[in-house]
Amino acid sequence: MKQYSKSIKVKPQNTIILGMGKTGIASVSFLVKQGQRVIHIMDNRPNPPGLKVLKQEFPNISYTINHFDQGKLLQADEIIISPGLSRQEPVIVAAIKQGIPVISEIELFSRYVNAPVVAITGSNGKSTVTTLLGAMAKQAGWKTQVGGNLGTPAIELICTPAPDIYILELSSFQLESTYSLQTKAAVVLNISEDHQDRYDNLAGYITAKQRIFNGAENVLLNNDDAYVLKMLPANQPYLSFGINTGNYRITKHQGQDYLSRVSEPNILPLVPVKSMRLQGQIACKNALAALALGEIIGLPQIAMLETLATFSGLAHRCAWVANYQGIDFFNDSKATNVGATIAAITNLGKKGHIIIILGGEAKGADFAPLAEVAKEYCRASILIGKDASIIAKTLAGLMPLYNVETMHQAVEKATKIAKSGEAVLLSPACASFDMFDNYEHRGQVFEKSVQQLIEQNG
Ligand code: UMA
Ligand code: ADP
Repeated sequence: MKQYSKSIKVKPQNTIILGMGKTGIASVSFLVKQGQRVIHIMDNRPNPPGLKVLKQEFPNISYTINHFDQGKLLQADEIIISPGLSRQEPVIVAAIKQGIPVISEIELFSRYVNAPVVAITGSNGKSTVTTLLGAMAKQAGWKTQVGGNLGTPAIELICTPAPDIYILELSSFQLESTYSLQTKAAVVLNISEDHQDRYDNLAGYITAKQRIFNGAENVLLNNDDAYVLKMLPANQPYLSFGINTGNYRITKHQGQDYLSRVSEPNILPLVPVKSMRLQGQIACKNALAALALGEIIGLPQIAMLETLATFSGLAHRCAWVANYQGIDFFNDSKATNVGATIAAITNLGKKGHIIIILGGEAKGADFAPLAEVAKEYCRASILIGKDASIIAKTLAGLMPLYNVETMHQAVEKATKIAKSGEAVLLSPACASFDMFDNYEHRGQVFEKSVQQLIEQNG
């Protein structure tokens, strides 16, 4: 049995933290509690979100805002870098060149972790699978800590007495600077192009994600994803999931589709797909992944199946909002990349009957794969945001396109065009920051606009 204990070899004397967001403040707070010396925190934004808390709760810690002080940074003997900052920042390049370790808050977590960890990454479905597995573990009565990229910084989850399990969603940004995380189970759910404004190419993004398998006791692979299949470390035992292949897959049993455990030639049907609260292919993929991870960590099957019957998904992920005059409205604001939007469109399955709202910050994405799917499923597109013209170029000639300025106008236009039996889907394939605080804000504005239109029109 692996011993989970503090594994710090050398305590750095002078730690500098980069970024005053959630990660930076959580790292300061944790290190201060540990009695470790934080000499400085920096953020190059004029008014970073954590500044107020820093001043109130840690008045003795010096800070720099509005720029990075390279001279100061080079005095550190360790730097904790927030995920929103690239390792290509010139000051960080200078620090690395000088031999100063630059680590993520996840690396810090891995030094103090005191229980088994499940680590979940992928381009899409991370938050859903992390939350679902967390719900399964809680249903089984396990003391469970859930967080990471999902929202609560991992370092904030560390607690004594130790929980039974830590379940972490990890982003490529976090994995880039993580070196010694040991996990009971690790998965890359899927790969589709994202964050191409941060990486030189898709290979760079994949390399960052693949780091999740370093130090994994058990690996879970997506049998339907060619990129993921190539990531398997040599001689590594693994489980797999997929729609029609893999250890967890869908099989027919007594005329019905079942989520099943397959260990060739044995097939064990676990639960009818129909009995899950969430329906559709996305829900099945995420359920199969969670079941496989649950098996690896030893969750009782009954608790997992009970959870699938009640788990209603997360807000802003293909969430049904309303039916108005026979038109269904769906909020998939969390679809911030092309892969997520393609999944949402095909998940709805209404060929030729979707009015889609797209646009925002494209992050350097290639929209050609979206065009392929959209021309089959979408009858019209409403375009919003900074990079609407990039999407317009790719979709030109495939369907009617309408440019609008606000989300309210987008909903208004979509409602005018849509016919009974059709769906209006907000699944922007872009980040939201050009028009909104974040994807939640974008989804809320969408839902509010839908409700207002319904009220106005009776
Ligand atoms: N920033 C600066 N200058 C700085 C520091 C940050 O301009 O000095 C900018 C970043 O470029 C970024 C923003 O500030 O746009 C926030 O960056 P941050 O690293 O301070 O973010 P945190 O508040 O610490 O939140 C981070 C994750 N954010 C990012 O990776 C951008 C959160 O994931 C995560 O929930 C949180 O840590 C706890 O682990 C959010 C996210 O968008 C949801 N993640 C990306 C995604 O899911 O696609 C990876
Ligand atoms: P992430 O945390 O990776 O962004 P989420 O669970 O928040 O993933 O889902 C984000 C979006 O990705 C959803 O809005 C949905 O459109 C899509 N999605 C969810 N699960 C999957 C999946 N398994 N495969 C492909 N797309 C998915």
